[in-house]
Amino acid sequence: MEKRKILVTRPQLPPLNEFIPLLADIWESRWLTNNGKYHQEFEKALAAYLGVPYVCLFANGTLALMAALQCLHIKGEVITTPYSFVASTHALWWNGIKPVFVDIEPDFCNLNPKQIEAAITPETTAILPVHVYGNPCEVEQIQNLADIYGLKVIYDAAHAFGVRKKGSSILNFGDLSIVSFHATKVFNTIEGGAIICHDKKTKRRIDYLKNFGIADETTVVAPGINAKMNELQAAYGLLQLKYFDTVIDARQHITKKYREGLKHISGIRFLEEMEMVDHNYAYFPIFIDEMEFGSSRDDVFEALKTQNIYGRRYFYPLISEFPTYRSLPSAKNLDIAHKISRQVICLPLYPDLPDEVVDTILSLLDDMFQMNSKKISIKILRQSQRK
Ligand code: T4K
Repeated sequence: MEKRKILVTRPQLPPLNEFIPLLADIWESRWLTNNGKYHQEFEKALAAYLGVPYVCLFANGTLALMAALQCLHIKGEVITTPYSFVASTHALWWNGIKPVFVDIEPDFCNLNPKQIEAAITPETTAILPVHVYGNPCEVEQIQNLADIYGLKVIYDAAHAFGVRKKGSSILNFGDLSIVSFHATKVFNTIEGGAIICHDKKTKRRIDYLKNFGIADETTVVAPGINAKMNELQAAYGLLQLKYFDTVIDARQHITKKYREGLKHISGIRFLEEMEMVDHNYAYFPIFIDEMEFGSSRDDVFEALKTQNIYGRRYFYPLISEFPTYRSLPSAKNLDIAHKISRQVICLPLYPDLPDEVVDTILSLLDDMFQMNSKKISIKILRQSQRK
């Protein structure tokens, strides 16, 4: 039998026997979408679980992001990060907004708040930061700048489901936050997403926007879109929520194992815990310094493949390097993001990833490190003998 490929992630599914009665109920009711009972129940359950005021469910995170920009009438220029999944910037483009890229900070790979001010012009209307890998941005500094310049803040929190800072959901920051429930995320509804908002009126407007702008049978209040989550996904999501805490525990266990195994390898950096943050352990990126480690990121990527292990270079290339965006003036001088995107590999991380696979990955990296160290020592010895 062919050995199963180890991919960067493997979706977590709820127990099938618990899902079947919910499917039977949906079959019986013939209510499949458009704000059905599971949709309503799931929104309430999510708000309670996350500790946020209002949740508006969506068909996916990208449509949620596009609708969030519509909801706040964002136009002109928006400051954002080049170090993210393309959807962050595509949502701006689809709204006719000009993305303005600002470099990231090296510690957690989030938008550098110190460089935002220099990028503000009279056309700037908002900031769109991303909590990359689920690690919170400098939310206070970003809000402070937004307040001074009268800008809106929309967080792309696609990776940050369940993350808390000082005990409060990270989704409570900014004017709006969006999350993704895609199959590859810590919490999935197969496809899916949500906007988190602070008040009832905003929720009502978002709910119109995701349903063609329909307010009632004869009233259309905005050029909305169809971005609704269906009943099957909402029921599935309700079950997923029951198991989410155990998912986080399992992810934390793997993260600790990786950190422990990598800490003695020079040339490989990984992200540490942040102070006063409850993490969701969404990704485990490592950053390879070729000079120090002796092999490049791509050497490691290929070496893993020989063991049937498939990491992912999230996020390489940068969004600002893709054809749609590379001619923008702000696509230049993004030195930190450029460097990090060439060093990164996300290692496999999902709740049922066997410990033995983590051990295989760690010993492969350790072997490469030992071999490179020997080569470097021989090179130094030869150089000194030649002198
Ligand atoms: N903002 C940010 C910051 C995001 O990261 C994303 C999505 C969004 C916005 C937009 O949210 P959504 O509209 O997607 O809700 C994946 C996901 O498709 C994407 O949702 C995610 N970010 C991005 C970071 O990763 P790809 O192109 O890497 O997907 P793919 O198909 O190569 O899958 C990744 C790995 O997962 C593969 O090794 C295969 C494995 N996999 C995938 C699926 C779909 C499975 O084992 N089972 C599966 O069902 O983008």
